Amino acid sequence: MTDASKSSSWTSFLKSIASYNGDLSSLTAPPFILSSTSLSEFSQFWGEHPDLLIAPNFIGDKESLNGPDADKIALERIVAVTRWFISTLRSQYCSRNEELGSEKKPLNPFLGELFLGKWVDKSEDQKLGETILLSEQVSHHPPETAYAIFNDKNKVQLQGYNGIRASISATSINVKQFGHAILEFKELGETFLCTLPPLHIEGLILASPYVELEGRSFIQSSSGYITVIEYSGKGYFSGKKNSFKARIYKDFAASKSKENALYTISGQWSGISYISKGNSKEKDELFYDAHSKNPEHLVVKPIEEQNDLESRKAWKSVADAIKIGNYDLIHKEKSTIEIAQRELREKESESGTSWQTRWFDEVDVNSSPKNGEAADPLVELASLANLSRRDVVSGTQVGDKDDKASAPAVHWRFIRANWDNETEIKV
Ligand code: HCR
Repeated sequence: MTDASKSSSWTSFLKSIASYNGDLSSLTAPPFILSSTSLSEFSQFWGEHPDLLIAPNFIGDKESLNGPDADKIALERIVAVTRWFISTLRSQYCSRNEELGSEKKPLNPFLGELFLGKWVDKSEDQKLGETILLSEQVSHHPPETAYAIFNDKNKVQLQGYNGIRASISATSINVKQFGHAILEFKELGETFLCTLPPLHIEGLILASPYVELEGRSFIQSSSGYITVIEYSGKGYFSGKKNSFKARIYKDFAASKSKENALYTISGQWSGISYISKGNSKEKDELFYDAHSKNPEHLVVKPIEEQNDLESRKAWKSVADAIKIGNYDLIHKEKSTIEIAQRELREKESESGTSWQTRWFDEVDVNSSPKNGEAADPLVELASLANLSRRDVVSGTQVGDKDDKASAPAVHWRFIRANWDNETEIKV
C-alpha cells in the first residue's frame, strides 16, 4: 500500500468512527491496522510471568495467617501480588505496540472459540511446575472472553473474564472494561480480587494508535489489605506515558486517606517503578523493571494438532490474508467464518437449543451456594473493597453512577470438573 492510499483509507476510517455505534467489532478498519491475532489470545497476557504469579505462594504458609507474623506476611503477599499485577500490564496493553503508535484491531472471536496452552517450568529447582491457560469466548454479543490460568503443583488459580464497551470522543476511543480476575492461593487459603482499568486509544489523528490506561484498579485481599492503583499518561504524575501510583493500605477504610498508605509504588508500568514506605514521594527501592524481565511465551500446540474451535486454526486463512495485506481475501475469509456462525445460530434456534459453553458457566453470586459449596469469593472480596458485585464497569464502587441496579450479579466462572473431564481437546 502506498503512503497516499494509506492516508486516504485512514481518513475514511476516522470518518466511519464518527458514526460509530458502540460495537468496536463493527468498525471497518484499513488492512494495515488489522491484527492477525484474536482477542481470545489476550488472556495469555495474565500469565507471562509465571514466577511472579506464583511468588506469593512462597511467602509464609497457611498457618502464618493465624501466627504472630500474620500481618507482616499478609502485607508481603499483597506487595508480591501487586508486583505480578503490574508485570502483566506491559504484556496486556503495549506488547503489540512497543513502538508508540502501532496498536492494531484484533480479530473478534466467535462464540465458543478456544485458546489454550502452557508455560513450562524452566527453573533449575522445578519449584514452579507447569502453568496452564484455558481461554474461551463465552459470549459474542456482547463479546466476553473467560479464562483460567492454573498451576496444580502450587495450587494457584487465576480465573476471570472481560468484555469491553467503547465510546468515541473527538480525539480518542474510550474503553471501559467489564469483568474481574480472582487469584486464589488454595494452599494458603488467601484470595485476591483484581479489577480492570478503563483505557483509551490515543494517536488516532496521526494514524499511530496506542493504548493509555486511566482511572484506577483495585486489588483486594481476603486478609483485608487493599492496593489502589491510579493510572495516568504523559504529563500527569511524572510527565511520562504509562505512569501509575499504587498505594497499599491496611483495609478499605484506611484507603480513604492517602496518608494511611503503608507502601507507595510509583513509576511506569511499561518501564521502571520504585517502592517506598508510607505515603512517601521518595524512590527508595526498585519495585519492578519491565524491561529487565522478558515475558515467558505460552507454548501452544502446532495448528495441525488443534481442534477446529481453537483460535489459531480457525482464523488461519484470515490471518494469512492479513499478513499479505490482501483486503479482498481478508473480507472473503472473514465472511466464511461469519456465515458458518450465522448458520449455526439458525440451526440452534430451529431446534430450540443454544450454544453450550465448554469450561465456564454463568454463576449468580447472590444466590445461596449449593449444598456444601463455598460462597463465590467475589461476595466477600467485593464487600471488603466496597465494590459492586453486579456485572457493571469493572472497579465500580457500591452506589456509584455505574452501579446499575438493573444489572444482575451474574459472572463467568471456571468449572474445573469440565476441564478434568475434557476428552476432545488437549493442551
Ligand atoms: C481495546 C482493544 C481491545 C481490548 C483489549 C483488552 C481490553 C482485552 C482484555 C485484555 O485482558 C486487556 C486488553 C488489552 C488491549 O490493549 C485492549 C485492546 C487495545 C486495542 C483494542 C481495540 C479494539 C482496537 C481499536 C482499533 C484501533 C487501533 C483503531
